Amino acid sequence: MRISVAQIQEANEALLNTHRQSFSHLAEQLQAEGWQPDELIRQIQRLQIAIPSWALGTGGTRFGRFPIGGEPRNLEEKLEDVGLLHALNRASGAISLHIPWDIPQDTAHIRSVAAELGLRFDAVNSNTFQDQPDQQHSYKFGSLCHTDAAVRRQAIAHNIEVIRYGEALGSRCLSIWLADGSNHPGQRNFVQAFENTLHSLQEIYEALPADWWMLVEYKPYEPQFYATVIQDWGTAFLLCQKLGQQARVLVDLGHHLPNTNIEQIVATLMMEDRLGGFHFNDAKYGDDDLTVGSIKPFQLYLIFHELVSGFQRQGRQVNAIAWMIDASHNLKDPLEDLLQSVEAIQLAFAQALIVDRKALEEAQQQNDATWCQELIQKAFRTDLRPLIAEARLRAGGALYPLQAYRHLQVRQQLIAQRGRKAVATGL
Ligand SMILES: [Mn+2]
Repeated sequence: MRISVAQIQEANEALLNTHRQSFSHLAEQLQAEGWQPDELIRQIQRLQIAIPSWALGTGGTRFGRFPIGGEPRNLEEKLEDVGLLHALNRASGAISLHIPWDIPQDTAHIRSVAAELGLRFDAVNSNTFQDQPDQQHSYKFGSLCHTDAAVRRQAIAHNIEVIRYGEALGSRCLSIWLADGSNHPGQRNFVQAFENTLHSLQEIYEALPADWWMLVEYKPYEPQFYATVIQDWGTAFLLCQKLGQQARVLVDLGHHLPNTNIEQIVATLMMEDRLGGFHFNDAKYGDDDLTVGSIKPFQLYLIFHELVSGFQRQGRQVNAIAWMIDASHNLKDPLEDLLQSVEAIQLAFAQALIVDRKALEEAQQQNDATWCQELIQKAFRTDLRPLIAEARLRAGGALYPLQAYRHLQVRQQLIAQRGRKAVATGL
């Protein structure tokens, strides 16, 4: 299924007058504060969020899964789904694949389908947290950290194979998340596990093309509940330092213990030029994989404040790192959830763009805590939704993607085409 320009225009029709009014009001207000709406819009349009191929179907919990119907049955249909999102919001122009769930059989064909939909391939993800039916050694007791060199060799070879797939698709980074760890005190030698992991990563690093990044993701617990080998940003950072300049830390918002100051981690990683990418989601208790911005929108904004400050300090564009969503949708239509998630990211980014950083720096130097808070909260409390809508409109997207999605009855059509029982490959 494809959404045409005419369909989007038709969906926009009824909203256009109200939008024009609210946008012109906002634009005036922003101009009065010294911002250029056109420039803000260009920056918003540049931010493209990669959709993970594993988030297009319904997720589940260990208790059950309730498929929604019409889920993509293969890689081509996954691309098609991301194409639908991108047609609506013009901000989801990339897909992040997971190997072996999405092995491209015919790379040239897959590349041309993606190009036709205006999509590029973001990070490719390896998987050594499950056993595949045809694999020789089990990852039950770890992969890159394993005590047995034969298991480590198998996991290294898999990661190199993922790089090769990524090269064939035009991807530029390999993303590694390890489930390696232990469930019981004393089960594993921490130092040996770290060293094995480092040496395995070094071999994978050697196989990286010169213009690639290796993204190293951390997570405090789950599926191992006593110790995880790469448990926090410090461990990931240490590995990256030992590996080389192409290794960078990937921050998954759900991979922190409650109340961790993630924005401070982001600032430190940017200071050291080791921030590689993001997995956006939101969380109430643990790695909940909830809709981005649905629980802690203020934290998301504070993270973007550090990101924008860091990019401005370094004179870089926002597309300098990998922006991805990592979520799991148990109740909602996954495509609707992804539209909401992308919009939440765009809003937090736009709010961070209108922080008066010069005034903030002065207030910080004066230790004027009250005024610092005023400046930070002023941007957060400005309703920039008309600005995001205008950015979409100018790029040919829908003024209100979620409403257009429902109006065009996308899910009903996908169910009609693919069947009520179609279930996406993945977890
Ligand atoms: Mn993740």
